[in-house]
Amino acid sequence: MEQTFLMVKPDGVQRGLIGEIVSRFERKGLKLVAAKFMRITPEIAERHYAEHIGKPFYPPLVAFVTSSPVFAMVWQGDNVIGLTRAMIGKTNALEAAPGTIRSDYAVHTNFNLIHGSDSAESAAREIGIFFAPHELLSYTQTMGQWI
Ligand code: RTP
Ligand code: MG
Repeated sequence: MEQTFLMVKPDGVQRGLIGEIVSRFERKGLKLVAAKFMRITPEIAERHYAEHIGKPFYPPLVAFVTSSPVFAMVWQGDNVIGLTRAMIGKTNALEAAPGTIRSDYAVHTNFNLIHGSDSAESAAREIGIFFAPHELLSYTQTMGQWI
């Protein structure tokens, strides 16, 4: 069973889209195991986006994700990393498939509403940045037998 790190970025929080975005993952049947409404510090931003340090979009990216609170989450399910990346859509809203979150709500690459881990390694690393082990809750999801 996979886990992934998903985060509604400051634009999604400011636009009042937390509920809409979380609702999509709930309706898909995925299991929420952790959530936190928090402010990203520059130190957390640097760890989270370490792979992008040095790229031209890195300074504005850090300024953006630290500008306002985010809604950080861990979701669990079979193939949850690939499924949620597909539901989120491509980085650039112009290339995101219709019906994806970024296609439906985002306009710019820089303000694309949500982050999703892109691999099992990224998920483990990112979950460790944002959550302590005891914050990942273990419980029985009663609809799980149908999904
Ligand atoms: P994320 O990590 O936020 O889920 O997005 P992603 O995998 O689709 O995209 P990634 O390549 O990891 O880039 C991280 C974020 O940096 C901004 N970006 N801007 N101007 C650009 O060319 C550019 N490329 C990336 C986006 O906000 C992207 O989500
Ligand atoms: Mg990424």
